[in-house]
Amino acid sequence: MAAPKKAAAKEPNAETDNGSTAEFTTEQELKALRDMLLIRRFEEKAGQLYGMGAIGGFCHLYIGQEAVVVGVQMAMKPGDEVITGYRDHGHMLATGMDPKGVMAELTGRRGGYSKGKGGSMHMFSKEQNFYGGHGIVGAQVSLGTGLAFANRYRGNDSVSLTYFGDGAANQGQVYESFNMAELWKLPVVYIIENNRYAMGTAVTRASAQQDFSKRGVSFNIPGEQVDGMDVRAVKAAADKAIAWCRAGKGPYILEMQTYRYRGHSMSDPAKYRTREEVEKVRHDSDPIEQVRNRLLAAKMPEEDLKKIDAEVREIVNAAADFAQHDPEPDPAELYTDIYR
Ligand SMILES: Cc1ncc(C[n+]2csc(CCOP(=O)(O)OP(=O)(O)O)c2C)c(N)n1
Ligand SMILES: [Mg+2]
Repeated sequence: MAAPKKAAAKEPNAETDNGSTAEFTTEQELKALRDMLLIRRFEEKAGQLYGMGAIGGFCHLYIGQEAVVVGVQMAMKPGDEVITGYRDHGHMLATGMDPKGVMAELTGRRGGYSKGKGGSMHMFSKEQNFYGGHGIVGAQVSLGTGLAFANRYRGNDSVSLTYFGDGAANQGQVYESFNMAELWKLPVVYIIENNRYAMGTAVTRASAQQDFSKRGVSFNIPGEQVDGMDVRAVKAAADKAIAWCRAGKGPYILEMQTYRYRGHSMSDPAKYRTREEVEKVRHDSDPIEQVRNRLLAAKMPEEDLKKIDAEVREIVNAAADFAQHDPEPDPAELYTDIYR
């Protein structure tokens, strides 16, 4: 395996840096594998619990997109903030939020992050700097820009990682946010998770400009397209974008080219695409398989990788167990923690 590249100690330059796929050390590969597996197994379990009726309401799974949050998280430092939409379980786990608390929120139990009163789309963690969890498409983009404004105002060097989808990228408030972010040089990385669909509508049917890295051109915001299925490419691009923001150069756009294997939500039979299309992506570019294959090629024993999977499954099973046995919220909590 090639020696890890040292981070270049030079000023980031959006015009000349090409976001090459930096090699990972074995340690980084293993961390990426474990973190992506945690999200995959968690989401599989959430899907099962939903099928059993233990989870109700909306539930949007992140399966297939794991390399995006895991790669970006590897480039962040404590103090940086994350905000996203409703497909948010992976983002929460990547920030280090407790799988038990996330799963218990899905099942509406007391030990959930919102005491069982919020559900899938309404979870937050001040400790892990996770700001939700937003059901209104695009709403998190202006909020994420506000987080960046606060960082600028307070004079700290934290960066806001603001995630949204290809569909959300067509929302008006996104461009109002872009304008202010560049005008005031706010430290925000806009991460557009282009998973090719917005509910049942393909990007090709909904977007006039399908190169989302160019969506900031009229505001002078640099951007680039990233292979969002390769965790190394994600990490390298995030390193560059975050360095840009921390250096006070303003916002940066990363279009993560990714794919969701499941339907839009648990109630979507996904009839707008073929089974073959999904299978092809899974077969050719699954983010977890890519890391596994590289580790196996580097002579890592398969047993070691199986052990990691078993450990992750244990964590997820414990979370599911907790989420099914923890009591429901006390009815006396009905009117607490709400805006009146
Ligand atoms: C303002 C608003 N309009 C419409 C909806 C309904 N809606 C929920 S998700 C969604 C699609 C968004 O797709 P995308 O941004 O690509 O994210 P993805 O689901 O693919 O992660 C729509 C239209 C909504 N929740 N909010
Ligand atoms: Mg989408």
